[in-house]
Amino acid sequence: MEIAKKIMDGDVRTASLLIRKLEDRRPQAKSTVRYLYPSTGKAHIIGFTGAEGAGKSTLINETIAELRQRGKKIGVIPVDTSSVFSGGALLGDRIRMESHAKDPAVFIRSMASRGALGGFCPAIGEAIHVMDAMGNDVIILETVGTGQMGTEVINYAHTVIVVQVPGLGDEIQALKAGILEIADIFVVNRADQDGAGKLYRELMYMIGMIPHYPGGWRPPIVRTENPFDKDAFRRSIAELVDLAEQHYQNIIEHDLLSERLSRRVMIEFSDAIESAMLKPIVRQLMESGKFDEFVDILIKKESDPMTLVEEFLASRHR
Ligand SMILES: Nc1nc2c(ncn2[C@@H]2O[C@H](COP(=O)(O)OP(=O)(O)O)[C@@H](O)[C@H]2O)c(=O)[nH]1
Ligand SMILES: [Mg+2]
Repeated sequence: MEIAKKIMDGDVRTASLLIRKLEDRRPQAKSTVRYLYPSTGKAHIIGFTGAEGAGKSTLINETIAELRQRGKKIGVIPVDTSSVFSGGALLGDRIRMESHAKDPAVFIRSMASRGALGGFCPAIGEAIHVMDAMGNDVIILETVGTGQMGTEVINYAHTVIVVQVPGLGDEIQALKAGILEIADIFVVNRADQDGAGKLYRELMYMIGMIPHYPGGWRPPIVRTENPFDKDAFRRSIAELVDLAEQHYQNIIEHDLLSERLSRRVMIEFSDAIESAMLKPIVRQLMESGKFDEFVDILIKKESDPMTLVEEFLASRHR
């Protein structure tokens, strides 16, 4: 498989093209991923999650610089939860990560969190495989940590970094999204601002409430400095990267990697089942003209989607 080979040699152009085809759900692109699959599983996947404007892209930009210093090859996927088609959008993220745009060892590709038909975009998982097979040492995911999408994307990460900032309401933002359970490392960003100390103490308290952590890993909190104070910012990011590497070692040593991966594999497997089962049904609906008929019924509120589907499935088996 020519395309797969090029990707395993680290060809960025071929990889970009394949990812675009995966977004379009081209069957051929999906079968290329089959060839890549055996070469995956080597990269350390780090997820950054937190509220919009919490400073994730700024932190990631500096994290990339730190990882480059350590000789790593990096893939970055900023996940856009706001639109269906990213079309390589996320202008702000682009600008903030621009310093790495020309570095051949950094591959940045933004993606929309929702697929064309709604629901979690399966191409994200596949794009991670592509970046992994390319030989990237680290793959960074950026996602807005609210709603189901944010948490679903994070199932792909080995190390989850939850970014918190002071001043976004009194209660800790993590609680709202139920994100505390998935955090491996906390970042209190904008440590220069009012309320950062309070936020830090609240997090410490909450982390302390949980008596046992898998592998004995108690999520540490990194206070990241103001990015405009370059040296201090760099030092706090070096600390963050050290911790991320330690966390990865910890889950490997305690054999927790497979547990993490099982969530991801489950998603991929159910996605495969879904698309395999769905395809013939959708085709039948389209070809018989029933699809339009059903849409009409739904608009007139003469039935509801679940009932229609169940009736249709029952009629198929008759
Ligand atoms: N004062 C201050 N501003 C920051 C800090 N980190 C990021 N910013 C600014 O906050 C804005 C949003 O940052 P961004 O990294 O895009 O956040 P994201 O939405 O979480 O990716 C940008 O204008 C940054 O320059 C910080 O630690 N202190
Ligand atoms: Mg961002």
